[in-house]
Amino acid sequence: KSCDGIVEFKDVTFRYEGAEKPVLEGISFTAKPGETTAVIGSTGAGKSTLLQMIPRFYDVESGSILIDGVNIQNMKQSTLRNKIGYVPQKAMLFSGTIAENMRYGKEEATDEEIHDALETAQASEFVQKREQGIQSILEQAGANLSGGQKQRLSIARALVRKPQIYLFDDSFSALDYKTDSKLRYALKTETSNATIIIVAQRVNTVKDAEKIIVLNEGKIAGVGTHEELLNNNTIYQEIVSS
Ligand code: DGT
Repeated sequence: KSCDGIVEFKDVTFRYEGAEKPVLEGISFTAKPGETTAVIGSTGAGKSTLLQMIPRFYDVESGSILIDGVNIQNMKQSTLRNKIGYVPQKAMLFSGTIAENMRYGKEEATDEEIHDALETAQASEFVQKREQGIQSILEQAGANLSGGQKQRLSIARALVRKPQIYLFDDSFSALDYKTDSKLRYALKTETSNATIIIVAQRVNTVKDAEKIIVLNEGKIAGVGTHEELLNNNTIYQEIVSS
């Protein structure tokens, strides 16, 4: 099938323009549909960069990135963007209603689709508390929202589009552990066959993932489940105990 959403990195190296050292070096892994692949590592390890290579914000220096066996460099940009729901580290909300913000990327979304997405993103409750519900106005950049509320709206917006591949860049960092866990569980249930790639700094966010990749100074320092890495990966052990 051509529409599965298998993401494959093959020996990917990338360096920012003018930089002496590559920020990613020899990265190989596969992220599969129906699974969560998490990338954990300290600040500056290259996690955001790795994620941003998938929608081609940057192109590889060597190696390749494939989606369902096709090199993303040979894909039409619109085809690639349609497959991907990218949730950036900083939520990009604009002045307008919540509904308008949710329809950014899928203008024809129905109110029901918006409500479903908000539900999955654990955002229904605080949206419904507002008198106007999804018709409530967000101030510029969501100034009248908490960091965690912004993250949840940003996640809901991606859900409205129903992409095959979700990319979350530290999108759970402002949530308390319980909401973080609940949201990821709902996400998994509601998007059963999607490919989910999560970048995070804290263990709580990655521990349920089918595959955890430990990124250290631009290189893969280990791959496994939470239990496996706890047993055999010193860098992961350090992150857990820090
Ligand atoms: P985080 O977000 O603090 O958890 O860190 P990571 O792991 O997401 O790291 P990342 O990919 O943001 O940055 C990795 C390295 O690349 C770090 O040394 C900063 C550098 N870097 C990031 N963005 C740029 C850029 O636009 N230009 C240049 N020259 N370097 C960048």
